[in-house]
Amino acid sequence: MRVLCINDISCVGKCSLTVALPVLSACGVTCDILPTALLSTHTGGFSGYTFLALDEEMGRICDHWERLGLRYDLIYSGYLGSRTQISFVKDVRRRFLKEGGTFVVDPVLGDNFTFYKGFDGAFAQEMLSLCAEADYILPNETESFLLTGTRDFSAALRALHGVCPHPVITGAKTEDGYGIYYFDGAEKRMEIPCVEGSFHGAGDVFASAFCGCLARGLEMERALALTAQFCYHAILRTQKEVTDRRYGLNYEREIYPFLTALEAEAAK
Ligand code: PXL
Repeated sequence: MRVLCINDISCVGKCSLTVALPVLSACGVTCDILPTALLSTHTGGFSGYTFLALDEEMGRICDHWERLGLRYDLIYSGYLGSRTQISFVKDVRRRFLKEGGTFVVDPVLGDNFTFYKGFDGAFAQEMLSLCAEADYILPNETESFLLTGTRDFSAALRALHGVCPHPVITGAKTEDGYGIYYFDGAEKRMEIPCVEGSFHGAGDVFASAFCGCLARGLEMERALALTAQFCYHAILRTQKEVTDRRYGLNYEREIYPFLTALEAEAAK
């Protein structure tokens, strides 16, 4: 099982590729990477970060891969730095995803109901067009709002299902607590234990673990359940151990119980 992760390298802050690589690798799958940008830190809460867009290099890397005849079972795309990169990713899917392979898009746009630095409405529209090519999309509650214009999760889910067969809205906070809204043949909601507040990098841990579960052959619902448990424990640990949320989730020591559950499910 060969996975390609298209995401940035934020050197500090435990998100994007520095999370995807260890998590997917621990899940037991080969994870190749296509870096979109190199940053000194992620853009959420740090000032003065460096940002090197890798557009030209991405083109050269993919041309080389084409000559090698590489193909992927699953492609997972995350943080993209520009509208040009979004259209490049569509091209990558066409060139490198195996027939019958799975395309997962985490439409990284924002948090706390605002855009991350550098993103706007036009970028969100372009991201929506990438979502239309995906098998699974994993917006958080802010991103589901930025993509659909509604804060009503059921309405947002229906709108997203109009573009993609399996939308998943993560960390959706309602009066009854937190839930995951997803479409799997029908509209569904999974309750998840609640930890108040926002945790940087949680979306990337979630997307990476979910892709790992899918790559190991789990059905969507089981993949979501295991992933949600893993993220919950990682968030709890982070809340206990870390004061500065900018440095991401302390997920590392929660990988073992997650993998134990994954191996048991994958053996069924
Ligand atoms: O965690 C999402 C993310 C990924 N990559 C970069 C980011 C962010 C969120 O702030 O800035 C560079």
